[in-house]
Amino acid sequence: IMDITAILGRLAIQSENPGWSTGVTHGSTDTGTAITSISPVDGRPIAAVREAAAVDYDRVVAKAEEAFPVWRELPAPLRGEIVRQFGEALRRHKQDLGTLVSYEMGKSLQEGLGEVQEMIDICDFATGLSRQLYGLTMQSERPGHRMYEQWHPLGVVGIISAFNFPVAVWSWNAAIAWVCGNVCVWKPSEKTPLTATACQAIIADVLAANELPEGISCLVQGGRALGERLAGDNRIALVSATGSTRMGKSVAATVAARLGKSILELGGNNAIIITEHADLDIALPAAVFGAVGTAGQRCTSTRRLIIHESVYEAFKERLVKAYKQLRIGNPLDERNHVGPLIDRDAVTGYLAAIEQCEREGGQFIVEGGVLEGADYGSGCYVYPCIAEVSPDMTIVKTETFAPILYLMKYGTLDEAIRIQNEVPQGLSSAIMTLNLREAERFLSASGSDCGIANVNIGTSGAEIGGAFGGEKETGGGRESGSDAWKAYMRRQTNTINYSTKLPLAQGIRFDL
Ligand code: UN1
Repeated sequence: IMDITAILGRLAIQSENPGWSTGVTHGSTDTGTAITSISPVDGRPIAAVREAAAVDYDRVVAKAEEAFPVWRELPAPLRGEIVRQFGEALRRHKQDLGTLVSYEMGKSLQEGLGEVQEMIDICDFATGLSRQLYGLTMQSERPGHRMYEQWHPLGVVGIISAFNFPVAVWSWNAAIAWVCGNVCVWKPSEKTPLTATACQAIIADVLAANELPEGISCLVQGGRALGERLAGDNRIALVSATGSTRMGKSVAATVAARLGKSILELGGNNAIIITEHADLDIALPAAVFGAVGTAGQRCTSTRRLIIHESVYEAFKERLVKAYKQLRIGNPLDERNHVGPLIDRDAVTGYLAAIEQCEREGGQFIVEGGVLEGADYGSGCYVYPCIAEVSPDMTIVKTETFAPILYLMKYGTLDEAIRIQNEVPQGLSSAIMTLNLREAERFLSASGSDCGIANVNIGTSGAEIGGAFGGEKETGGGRESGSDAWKAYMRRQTNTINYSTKLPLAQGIRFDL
C-alpha cells in the first residue's frame, strides 16, 4: 500500500532500515542506546533512533536556553509568522506524515491524516493568537496612577507526549508555547520516535530558512528515565505532560518539589449518557466511533454507555449489529475501521481487563479476543468488545487503553449523572438527548464533572479551538485553544505613577 522508505526519505529521516540513528535534536550523539520503532501494523522494525544520554540531554537544554533570549525578543506576531510557515510545511507533508503516524502508531489512515490536520489547525489558531496575547487594564485607586498586566514568556517548556497522539498533542503545546515566546524541548513516547523525528525535521527546516536558532525546537528521545530527568530539571520552567495517571502523578510530584509549573493531561474514563429522548441514529455512530476509533486508545475514547432503561434493549441490539460490521485490519487499508493496539503489552492489558471484568460479574455481549493469521502477524489486533456491567465494578472505574465498552442501565437522570461522575477520572463526557431540560441539567454545575461535556456528539474528537483537559485524576491541565495559552506565560502586574506625589495604597499615611 505504501513505500515506507520513500516516505521516511521525504520526511528527512535518512534510514538504513533500521540502523539509522539520532536521539538528540541534531543527530549529534553516539552515546545512548538505540530505540527501534516497531510498527504494530506488521510487527516490522521501521528504523531506530538513539536515546539521549544525560550529556546529550544537557547539551540540548543548553541549546534551548541559548535560543530563548533571541526568540523572546522577536515580536509575538513575527513568532506567529514562523508558526504559520510551520503550518504551511505541515500542509505539504500531510499525506506522508499522516501515513507515518498510521504506520508507526497503528491508527487508521483517516485518523492519521486527521491528526496532522489538528496540527495545521493549531498552527492557524496560534498564528492569530500571536496578535491577541491580551492583558487587562485595571483602574488604580490612587490619583495619577495606572495599572495593567502583561504576559511574558516562561523560558524553556518541556513537552512529554504519549504514543496515541504522537504528533498532534506536541503541536498543541509547541505552537502555543512558541507564539508565547517560549522555546520547547520535546520528549515523545519511546513507542513513536519516528513521527517525532519527522516533525522535528519539518520545524528545523522552517527555523533554518528564517535564520533562527535551532534550539527553539528541541527533541530528545528516550523512556521514563528521560522524562523524570526533564521533570526534575530546574531549567525547565513548565512541564506539559500527557499520558497515564501514574506517570502524571510522578511528574507532578517531581515538578512540584522544585516549585515548577506543570500542565497535566492524564487518563479519561469517558461516558455517554443515552436518554429516553436521544436520537438513536446519532447516538449509535457516536458511541461506536468513540469506543473503537484509534482502537480505544484515545484519552477521550468512549468507555462507558449509561443508557435509559426504556431504550436500553433497542440500543443494545443496534450496537451489537454495528459491531458485527466492523472491519479490523491494516489501518492503511481504508476499508478497515479498526487497527492494532500499540504493542503486545497493550494486548496483555486488554486481555487482563476482560478477565477481570468477567471475574467481577460482567457479561460480554460482544466477545473480545486476539485476531490470528497472516494479516495479523504483529499480534496486536484485537476484537472490540462490549460487556454489560454494574457501575461499581473496579474495572469499570479503571481506564483500560483498549476497545472495551461497558454498558449500564439507569432509571432517572440524577442516577445517570451520579454514575457518570463516580469514577476517579474527569476528562470527557456526553449526553444524547433532544430534551432541553436534560441537556441543560447535564451541563450545569450539578451535572457532568468533566473538563469536556458535549450534547449530541460523542466524547472524542474535540476541536482545537476549545481548552482541552479534565478534572480529578485527569490532572486539571488545559491545552490547545480558548485561553489555555495563559499557562505558558507568566503574568506581570504593573503599576505606574505619573504624578508628582507618592500616595500609598489603602490610604496609609507615612510622612517624612
Ligand atoms: C488524546 O487522546 O490524548 O479529542 C488527545 C480528541 C482528539 C485529541 C485526543 N482531538 O479525541
